[in-house]
Amino acid sequence: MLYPQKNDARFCVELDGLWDFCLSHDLSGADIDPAAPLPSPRLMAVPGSYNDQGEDKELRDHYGWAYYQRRIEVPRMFDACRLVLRFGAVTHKAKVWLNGELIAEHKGGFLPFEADVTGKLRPGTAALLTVACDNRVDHSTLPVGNEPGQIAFFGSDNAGIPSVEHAKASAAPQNRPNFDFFNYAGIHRPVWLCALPQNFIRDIALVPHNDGTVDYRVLTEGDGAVAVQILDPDGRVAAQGEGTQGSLKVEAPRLWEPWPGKPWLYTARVRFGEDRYDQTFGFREVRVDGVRLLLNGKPLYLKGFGKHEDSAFHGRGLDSCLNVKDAGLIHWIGANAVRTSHYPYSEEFYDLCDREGILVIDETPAVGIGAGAEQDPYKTFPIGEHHREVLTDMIDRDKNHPCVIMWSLGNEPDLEHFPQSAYDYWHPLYELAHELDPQDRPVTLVCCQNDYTKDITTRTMDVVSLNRYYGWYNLSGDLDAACMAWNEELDFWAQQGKPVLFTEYGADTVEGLHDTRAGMFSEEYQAEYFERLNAVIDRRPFFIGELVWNFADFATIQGPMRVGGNRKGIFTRDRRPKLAAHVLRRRWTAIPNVDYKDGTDKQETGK
Ligand code: E8X
Repeated sequence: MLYPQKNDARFCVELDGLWDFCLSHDLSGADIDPAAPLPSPRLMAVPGSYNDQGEDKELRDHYGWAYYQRRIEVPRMFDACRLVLRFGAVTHKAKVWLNGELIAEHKGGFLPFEADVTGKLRPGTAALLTVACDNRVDHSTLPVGNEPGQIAFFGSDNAGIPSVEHAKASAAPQNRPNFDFFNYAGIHRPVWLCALPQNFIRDIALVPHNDGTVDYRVLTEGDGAVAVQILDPDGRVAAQGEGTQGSLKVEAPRLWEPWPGKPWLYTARVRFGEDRYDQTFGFREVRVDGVRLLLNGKPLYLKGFGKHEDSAFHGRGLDSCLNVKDAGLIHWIGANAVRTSHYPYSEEFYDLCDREGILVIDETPAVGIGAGAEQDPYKTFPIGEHHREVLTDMIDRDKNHPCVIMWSLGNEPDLEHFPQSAYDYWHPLYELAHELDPQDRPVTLVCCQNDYTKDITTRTMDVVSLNRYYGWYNLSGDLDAACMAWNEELDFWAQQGKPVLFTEYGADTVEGLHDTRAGMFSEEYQAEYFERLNAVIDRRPFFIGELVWNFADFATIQGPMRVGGNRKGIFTRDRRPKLAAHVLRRRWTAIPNVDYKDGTDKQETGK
């Protein structure tokens, strides 16, 4: 699905700003008539989560449908155009009405959807646009919520105490996220009204090769002929051709390299009849070679973070100021990579990473697939079809971004209690990702701390991605034991012949808490934690990266393990560095993007 674009053939209007808003108090939403003005509306900013844009608990903790509404008008000049309403993301489910007519429904809170409103939206007239969003999570959604009677992630539950059981039974229905981030909801990304020619370009897929060849495929609707020009970073025509698919050749292409290298961007300018679309791309190749992850033919070392789309007041809503700030901090600390934990981020984020030279592991919203040893989620959670849909839509949306170097199928599913069932669920998704991606990037699945000898799935991925918390959730506070246990596990991974990386490791840290003996939660402990564990991975030639958890403190559900949210940030939520930020900066500014390791064991070769 192409991102909205303004050029000599297309136009689009952002419908962001203040919308009317109200909460529904009926789990079916039947108490709100989408054809009429909302009853006693309040104002709500779009894009943005609604949860933190007020002071009432009801807004923060709402469960079910919420309604947004505004009037829109279309100028007469759009008379002959195809008109489309496009939503960057509405979390988690959406229904859209135009003058009371249902024009779109969508499940999944992190990917775009659109509705063709040609003929429904008459130029020169005003229309009433109503959007409902449902924030409920359960065993059929991604991310996964626990069902009534179960507890939330890190939730406290004193099962068996009669009065607790009675109180739980009488509690109002509520979300029980089986994931460790606040269940923000709302119209999270921009809403656009797009005007296109009737004969239009529907999709563009590009497969650049570092020899300058660019394979392309253009999908169109209606009549016309396709012409393609490749423009170099200076806007000069470097190649051109015709036809809905083919190969073009650029002489001596400038390669896309991560910062501080040059992330050179080229443009495929596609014309079809009256339509035109400019799709940026980069010449870069990423592939696995034995225990190495090669970028442009050289062994890459990943330094960076798991992040969240999370900020004060915006919640999970697009915050471009923060994204630009974070890109600067990523450069400041000497990092080169982020994982979009635990869901696809905004299209604007990937565009920023393309232009800033920040590598991205792109992750589906498949988090929370597990319910402990009692229940096989792969037999009881009805999420398989939706998972295939979101994987398909994510790859379709992000396939041309040079910053995306790997797909993550999900985060921390249960892989050890029902190992064969897990493999039977995840392996087809692994194969689907490879089929769907024209650039055939490596595919991974992020593994939770588990009994890695029982887990038969993680080792089958192209790259082994490990979340490990030795010294925090287990062997808490004992970094000697933590390093011993971590070393023993690495002996196992040394036998698997795959590149391995940390996709999470970290320690909750309350900024300003200091301790001469580096006790847990102190800034000193977080710093020492990374120093000690990094010394262990430096001795492993197959270990190709360290993505720290987390870039910044972030909001979570309430619980006895969360002090105003998850505090594993290297930066506070308002982006002030903790002591560990300076420790990592000293380390990462001294580690190059490539050739830090070449896959051979220096100790063995005596280098
Ligand atoms: C944590 C992280 C959480 O924020 C992230 O979304 C997924 C968790 C650690 C592993 N990984 O809790 O800070 C949790 C292990 C449970 C024992």
